[in-house]
Amino acid sequence: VNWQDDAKRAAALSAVTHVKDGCIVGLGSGTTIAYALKEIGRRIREQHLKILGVPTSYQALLLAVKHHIPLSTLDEHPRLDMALDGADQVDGKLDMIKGMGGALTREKIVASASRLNIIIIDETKLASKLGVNQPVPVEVMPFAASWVEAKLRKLSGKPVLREAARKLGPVVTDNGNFIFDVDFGSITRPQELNMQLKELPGVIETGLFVQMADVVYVGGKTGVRTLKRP
Ligand code: A5P
Repeated sequence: VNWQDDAKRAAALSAVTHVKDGCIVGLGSGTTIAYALKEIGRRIREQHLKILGVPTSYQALLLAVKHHIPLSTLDEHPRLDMALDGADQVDGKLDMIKGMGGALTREKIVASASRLNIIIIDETKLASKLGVNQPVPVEVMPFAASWVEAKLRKLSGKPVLREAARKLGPVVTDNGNFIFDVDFGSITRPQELNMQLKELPGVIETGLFVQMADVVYVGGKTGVRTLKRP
């Protein structure tokens, strides 16, 4: 186990202290959140907490089942107490790029439905500017893929269609769509870029999460710190 795994786990354990008896919790996706789901499962088992989880992906759903976290849906609970999730890059304002796990659309919906958004990362995810060495994942309806690709280039992006690892052809998301990983270089106005992308018909969602994180737990080599949105 390298320091990053220890850091992710330590940050996840701290973040899960927000989860109280009776909470309805959005369950994010990724390797970091996997530690949080295991810890929620432990607390349900040992402390008999009554928790309901709303998963953001098949990964989160299967992990929740594995850890015996009872599940619900946004249909039953359109308002969640909190969401726990990871991120791929976080800047000083706590704006984020998410979606390297391909779950960005459901993650953004669940985050929007949550009163409190708690993010868990290791310190390698911190950046002074979004977009530096980090593409923005953009989920696109397959029907529109080539058209959207051309538009992404017009917006000065360099889109790469995400390829599947153990299947031929592109990644197909939990929603049946494709993902372009778009290199925009350093992003000065993330909200503006997000709006420009979302105006394109066929774009389902972007990995730019602006003014959504309330608190970020950052695992580092020397311990866990918390950042709060200014
Ligand atoms: C999933 O689509 C992403 O938004 C994840 O939250 C992100 O990729 C974090 O994953 P790791 O914890 O595995 O880095």
